[in-house]
Amino acid sequence: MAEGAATNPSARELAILRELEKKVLWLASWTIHHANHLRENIDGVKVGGHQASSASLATIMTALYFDVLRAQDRVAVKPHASPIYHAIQYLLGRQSRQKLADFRGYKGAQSYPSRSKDTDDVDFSTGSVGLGVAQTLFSSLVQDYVRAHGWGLQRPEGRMIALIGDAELDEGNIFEAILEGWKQGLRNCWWIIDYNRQSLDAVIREGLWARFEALFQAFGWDVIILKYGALLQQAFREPGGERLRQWIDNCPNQLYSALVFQGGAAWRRRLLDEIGDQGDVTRLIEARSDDELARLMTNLAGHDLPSLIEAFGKVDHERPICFICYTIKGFGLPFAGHKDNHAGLMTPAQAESLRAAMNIRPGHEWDKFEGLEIAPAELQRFLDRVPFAAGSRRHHAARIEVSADLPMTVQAVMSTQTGFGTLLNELGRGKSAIAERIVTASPDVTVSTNLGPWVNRRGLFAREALADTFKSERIPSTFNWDFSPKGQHIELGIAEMNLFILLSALGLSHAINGERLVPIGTLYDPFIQRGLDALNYACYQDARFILVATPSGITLAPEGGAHQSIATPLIGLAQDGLAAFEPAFVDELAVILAFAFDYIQRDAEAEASERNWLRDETGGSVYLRLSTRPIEQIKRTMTLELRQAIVDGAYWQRPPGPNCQVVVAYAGAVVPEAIQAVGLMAEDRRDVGLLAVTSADRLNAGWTAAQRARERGLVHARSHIEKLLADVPSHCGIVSVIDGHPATLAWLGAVHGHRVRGLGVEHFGQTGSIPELYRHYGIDANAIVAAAAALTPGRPIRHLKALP
Ligand SMILES: Cc1ncc(C[n+]2csc(CCOP(=O)(O)OP(=O)(O)O)c2C)c(N)n1
Ligand SMILES: [Mg+2]
Repeated sequence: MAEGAATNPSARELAILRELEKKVLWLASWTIHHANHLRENIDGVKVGGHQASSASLATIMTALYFDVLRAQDRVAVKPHASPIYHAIQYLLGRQSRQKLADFRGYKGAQSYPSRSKDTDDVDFSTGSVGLGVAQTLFSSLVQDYVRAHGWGLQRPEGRMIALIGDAELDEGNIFEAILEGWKQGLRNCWWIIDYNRQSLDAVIREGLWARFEALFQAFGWDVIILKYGALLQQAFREPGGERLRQWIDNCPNQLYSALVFQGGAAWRRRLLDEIGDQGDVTRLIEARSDDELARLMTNLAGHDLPSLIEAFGKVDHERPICFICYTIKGFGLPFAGHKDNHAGLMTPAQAESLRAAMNIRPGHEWDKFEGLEIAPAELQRFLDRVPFAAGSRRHHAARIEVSADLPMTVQAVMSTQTGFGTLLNELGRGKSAIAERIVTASPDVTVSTNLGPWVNRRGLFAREALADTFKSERIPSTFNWDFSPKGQHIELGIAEMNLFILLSALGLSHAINGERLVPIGTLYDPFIQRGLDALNYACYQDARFILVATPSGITLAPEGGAHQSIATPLIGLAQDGLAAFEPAFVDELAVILAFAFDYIQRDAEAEASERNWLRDETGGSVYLRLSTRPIEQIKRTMTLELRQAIVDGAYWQRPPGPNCQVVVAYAGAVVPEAIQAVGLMAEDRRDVGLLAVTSADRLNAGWTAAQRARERGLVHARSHIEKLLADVPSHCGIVSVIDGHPATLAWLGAVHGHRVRGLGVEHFGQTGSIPELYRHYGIDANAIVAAAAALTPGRPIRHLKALP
């Protein structure tokens, strides 16, 4: 089991924890109230803040952060409990008062906990519900991967913990993750469900807990249901108590919530109406005042510190655990239990009465110990010793040296996908430091994305070795499917969401485990869209990985529309944190991959560099859009200059002459058509230029940044694409072509005001051969020539055939 398990707190410590629980609820509530009512409201937009959702987790998070957790544990907090998280960090001295006061404001604490934007040690970002949950599961697997390879063993093993809203479990990616976790032998993972029986809109279905229980148990998880607090348990032991328990167990969620909202008198009326004629239970009810009755009936385990601490502290194994904790949404606040409370905010009058109840003097709202009964010095002493906050929790790992030259033999005709397989095969054969840290992953498309040769050399990862029976039975097979703890490929089921969340976890290993990994994930390009939110999530929390999407576009001709991607180049262009490349030739791919190995390890704070106006020092993740189309390779020497241009995003394959009338700008697998079109036009248009675009994304980003720099006074700022197009005469037209959406390159005309015609694919593909489909969608040589003829004045281009 994870080291450093909790011991039960003493009575005094429990008293302190109770004070802290109160303080956390107050600070979170005040933070939200302040953001909504007291900060100058600039634009009339309601700030919000999830007061009720936060209150629901106040007790559980107090128990965890101030008692149960250890520094090595990592937590994904339900997005709408952000104020509670920040309040806890404030008490631990890791969040500033200013940022709390500016919650949801410019440079203030973030609305949803953010690894990259918050400064108070958020382990995992959350926001899009479900993703942070799965992130904890994959982070457990990554921890196992790192340790199985003999790294980071000097550090204690941590538990990966998710605090989950009950409605959050509607998200399908959670179930995909549970299945994958079962396959991979998940350990050290706790999921704590905030079972408040409310979602955003309303009260959830009856009996959901029983589905959760069966489901988690089916996948090998322990399920611990924490339903009643100590007060209720005590009442159940009184005469009539059993009858009360039955009533609660049978009470519909909606009615329970309504009674919570209505309070003690309503509880009394309803209980006496329904079970009050049975002697003992009447006495049990009547022995309590309205307030006491309300306290009793809302004493669910999720708001009972001792029950929570005991349950969490008792765990003495590493099996995954799902805790179902009964809670009340808005507990301790005026709108507790109301079905409309998701966006509920306290009125100024309600905030005043909460202030009075908490003994907070006006002007002392942010004071850490204001209104508490225990002396500040004792509370501070306790906080100083909180195990979770002991030591630094964000690790660093040294950068691994990368050679700029990745060895490989380029064949005369080759696709970029084959090139990728060959490059990895060569890396797998060698003993470089980078190869040791590469971990590949693929959602059941390892072989078809050309990772097979690498996997043959490096093996599949599993904590328990598992031999390939085909091999032991001597049945010939191209692929060696041996699993071992030293393997370097993680084979996933088909769910693409899981691939991206695994990449997110692998790509944070340097910070979480202090051990650098170089993750490479492969999948089919169109299925990026299947996992797009998870990809965005991984980028948002600055995980570092290389995504190799192969094959792509209608170039994958016989596969038809269901497997051909159109929009992915635009995703590459627009996705923050992801540098997208679409090389045409394998030597370009080799340069880009070597760059990527280095780029994903960079983490300096940096302004845009004046060379290419990209923020290259900050690094990021990389997306390679590759193709299965065999392309005749060019024999050339890779000069330093060419290498740099490939990385910056474009180079002249044929520079335009001084009288140039047309430039063809291409990206990726359509290069033969672009070259052919230039040849066909040569006699009728002068000095035609051929621009090879390796990264529309980086070209575009550099151009935007340079413009911004000029607008701010740096008059000499010039981006790579501005320099490349500087000498192209203004009357010249640009025909751009890509096997993807034409908007990817169509902006090139705006750089220096050239007219542009963007060719590409806009409509779902179909089956056929490459020539048939290129002709149909208008990205063949003839379509390029036709576009050039229409764009530029001059005599008819004689090789142009009539278009269908
Ligand atoms: C993917 C996604 N869809 C929708 C939302 C909007 N949203 C935020 S919270 C929420 C309901 C949450 O209910 P639950 O998980 O039970 O948490 P509670 O508010 O009860 O604490 C929804 C729909 C979101 N954040 N992410
Ligand atoms: Mg809920």
